[in-house]
Amino acid sequence: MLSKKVEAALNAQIETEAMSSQIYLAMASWAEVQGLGGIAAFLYRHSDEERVHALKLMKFVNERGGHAVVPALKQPAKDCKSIMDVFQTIFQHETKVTGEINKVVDLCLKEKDYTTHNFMQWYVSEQIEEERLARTLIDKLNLIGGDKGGLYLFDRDLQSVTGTSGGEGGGH
Ligand code: OFO
Repeated sequence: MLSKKVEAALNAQIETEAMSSQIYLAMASWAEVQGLGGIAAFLYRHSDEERVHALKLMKFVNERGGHAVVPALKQPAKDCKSIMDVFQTIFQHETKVTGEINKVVDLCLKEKDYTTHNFMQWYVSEQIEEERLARTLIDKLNLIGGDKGGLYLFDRDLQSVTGTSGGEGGGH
């Protein structure tokens, strides 16, 4: 059985993951409108992955005797300044999410809820991968600079880059 505090923290995390899904979805739509089909495909996939992160938490909360609440969400930014802006925003966002996950992990220890602590380890590993992926893509964009050919290849490559937890194998 979840304590009320842990249940509230997990519900807050459900909201964070659902909001992440919305943010990636808005960015995907922006990229698609810019004609960046590969980047858009990557972001659409990532949006789906974030929804799965939220769902996984919802199932866990309900299985452990809590009540997972579907949150109301704010509208994410409609436009992005540049492709670099997209990936920098993602990196900052994921760093923030990592901080929130660490707080949940911390609370689990304080509440001596080792089951939820164990469950949350999947999110801890996932965040390492998400931050790493965002950093790698920012490094690539820095290398490309203003080179149009480089951007073309970057967009093409992202068409097939799987996210961190989605697709077979994940881990990319
Ligand atoms: Fe759910 O990992 Fe990003 O936010």
